[in-house]
Amino acid sequence: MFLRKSGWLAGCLMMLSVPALADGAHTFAFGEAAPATKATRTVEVVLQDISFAPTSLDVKAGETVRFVLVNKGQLLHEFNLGDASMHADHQKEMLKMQASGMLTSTGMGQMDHAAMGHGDMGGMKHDDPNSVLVEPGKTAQLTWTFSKAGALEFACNLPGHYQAGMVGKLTVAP
Ligand SMILES: [Cu+2]
Repeated sequence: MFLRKSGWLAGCLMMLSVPALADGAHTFAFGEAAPATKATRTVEVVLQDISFAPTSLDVKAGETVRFVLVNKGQLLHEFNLGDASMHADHQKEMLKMQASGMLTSTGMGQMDHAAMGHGDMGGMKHDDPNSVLVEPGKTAQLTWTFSKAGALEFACNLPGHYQAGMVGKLTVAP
């Protein structure tokens, strides 16, 4: 009885952990999110007010990297993989999320469930597979398989942070 129940629970938890991979809403030319267990390398990045350490990252095409993101600042920060135009687009979304109270400068704001049910909040959710938000003092992870060589950026798109220098070069070697 106990064994059957815990097996069922484990199955549910596994299903909960992969929906971002299963939904085809986002696809990326430079790779895809992967489960942490597939990572061949772990890279720690410290998020501060307002910068990254290290300031640049080097990976190889075909590599699956688990990024461990440690926020040592007092502010909410993001770790987002993309190119400059993707970051510019995401900054507009973040601005909207902040304006709506979904995000504050230190954390994720209270969602208004009543408003969510009425459509105008529809689709406004920070669930991009190439991005993770890290609250002050917290650690988060993002695992990514880099499919091809290229020049990318890792960035924080919270309003003003990218412009203040919270962006680094991410070089994907062939
Ligand atoms: Cu930031």
